[in-house]
Amino acid sequence: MNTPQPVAQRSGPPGPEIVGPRVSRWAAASGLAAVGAGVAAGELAAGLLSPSVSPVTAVGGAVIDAVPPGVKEWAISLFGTADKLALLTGMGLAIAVLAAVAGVLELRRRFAGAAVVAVFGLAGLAAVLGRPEADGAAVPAPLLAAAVAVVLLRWLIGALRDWRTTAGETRGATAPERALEPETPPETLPAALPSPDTGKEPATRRRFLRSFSITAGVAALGGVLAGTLRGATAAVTGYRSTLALPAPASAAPLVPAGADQQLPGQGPLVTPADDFYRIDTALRVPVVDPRTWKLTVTGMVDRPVELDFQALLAKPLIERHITIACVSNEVGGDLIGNARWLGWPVRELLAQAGPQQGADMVLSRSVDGWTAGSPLEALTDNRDAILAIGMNGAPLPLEHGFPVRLVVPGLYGYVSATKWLTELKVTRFAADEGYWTPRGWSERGPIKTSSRIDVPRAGRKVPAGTVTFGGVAWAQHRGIRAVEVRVNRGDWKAAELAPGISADTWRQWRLALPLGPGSYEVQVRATDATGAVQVEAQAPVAPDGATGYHTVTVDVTS
Ligand SMILES: Nc1nc2c(c(=O)[nH]1)N[C@H]1C(S)=C(S)[C@@H](COP(=O)(O)O)O[C@H]1N2
Ligand SMILES: [Mo]
Repeated sequence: MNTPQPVAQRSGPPGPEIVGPRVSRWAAASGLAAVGAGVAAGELAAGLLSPSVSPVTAVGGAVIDAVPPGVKEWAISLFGTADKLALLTGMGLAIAVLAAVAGVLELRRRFAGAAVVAVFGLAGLAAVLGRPEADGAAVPAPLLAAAVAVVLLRWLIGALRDWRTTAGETRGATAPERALEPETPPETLPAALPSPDTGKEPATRRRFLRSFSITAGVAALGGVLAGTLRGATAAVTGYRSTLALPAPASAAPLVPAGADQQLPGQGPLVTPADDFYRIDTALRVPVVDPRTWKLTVTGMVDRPVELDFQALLAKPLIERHITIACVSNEVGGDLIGNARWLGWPVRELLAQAGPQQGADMVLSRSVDGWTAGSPLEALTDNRDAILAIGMNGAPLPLEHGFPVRLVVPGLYGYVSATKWLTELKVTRFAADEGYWTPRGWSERGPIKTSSRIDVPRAGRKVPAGTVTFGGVAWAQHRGIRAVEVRVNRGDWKAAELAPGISADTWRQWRLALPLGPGSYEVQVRATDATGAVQVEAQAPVAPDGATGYHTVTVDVTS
């Protein structure tokens, strides 16, 4: 194929687009570089935004889920414990072939290769969304990967085309292929063929080669960065998956029968970690290695304390159901969840340190610098404020603060629930403030007595007859005494309260009402165990939590 061909005649622009082996090879290489840079960008974005769901691992997971059990067993018997590596290698080869084909297609026909890349990008997005751990943070990575690959592919192939065209203009239809050879035979050098276009070809050639080097460099650098990030994450997720949580010295009180009334359409009493709301300022989920993690107690204490993860595991742990809520939760909103937390009471640690006279606040700090200011009293009184390592029987998910977070009954998350915890500074409200306080949120954030209607869903049509309303009510650490419902602003009717787990958790309620056809406005309100009734006046979430009655419209049909 290196046989020199006579430069006999010119085809003249815009001659037939003959795709010779050389130019095809450069097109395939362009596809590899562009897709490589795209995949690297996507993996990097995933490493920062959602470490547990990267596009490549998601596609791998989808492949594993899709293959029949027989094939799976065969693969395991063939590759043994290297089956994951074999899968990744196979995927790498498949992506490489696809990338090369996309490059060649794009050269033959504008947008053809880009379309192939885009389709596979969407397939990657589908795989990501199909993962149980996926949330909104997992969406940008596959889209970014596809966008980067498409843009770079179009750019490179455009430059390759320019080079081919100028080479063709200069030296005839067969020249481009030879022109693409690094070592062009002397007799075909442009200098041997004086023409007005002589200067053109080296310029387009240089431009393509420069674009190609930049793309390949981006792919390589991005690949190395993504790989490093991924390695660090894998080390921590690996540790997490093999971590056996100790049994609690004090187990969670049994959930009373009927506490989860299981009304159709209502969420469960204990929120699965995958469905638990997530709120934080972390653009990149901190990946904290428990083997190097430590917690320090500093500030106004008699004895500064340092605690590592092994020491924490060895403490007498308690396990408790605690409902946590976000101050940004609107009336009727879902920024609230109830989990079974395992950990060591914060008061035990603070007792070791010995808070000094005059201290009234604990500023808890995350590894990423975020802080919460909690009243010292809430962390030292007899409530179960916990240095949590477990959530619903498993180690904390990375997104929920692995390896250690704070959970404090009765306080909104922004003043208490520090994830990726690393420091407790005993201080004074007059001397320090948590992250959100200078940003328009109150220095103190006790949770307000609240209630929500979950079923029937707002705006739903239901058949006439007995309509069962149901929902949750919460007033953490005070407890719920009563829930009432009213229709069209009529008299309040007492709802039936399901048994509660503790004063620190939400409580489910229900009320069956006979309703004929029509449209109804239904409202709910709770009374806490101190006798205080939920506030009716509407207030926005800032600065210290929303108030008002959750109000839904229900259409009853005949
Ligand atoms: N490190 C860190 N911890 C944090 C936050 C944060 O931004 N950074 N947000 C807090 C807020 S406002 C809430 S409501 C809870 C939410 O906890 P979750 O994401 O586990 O539901 O975490 C708290 N802990
Ligand atoms: Mo929050």
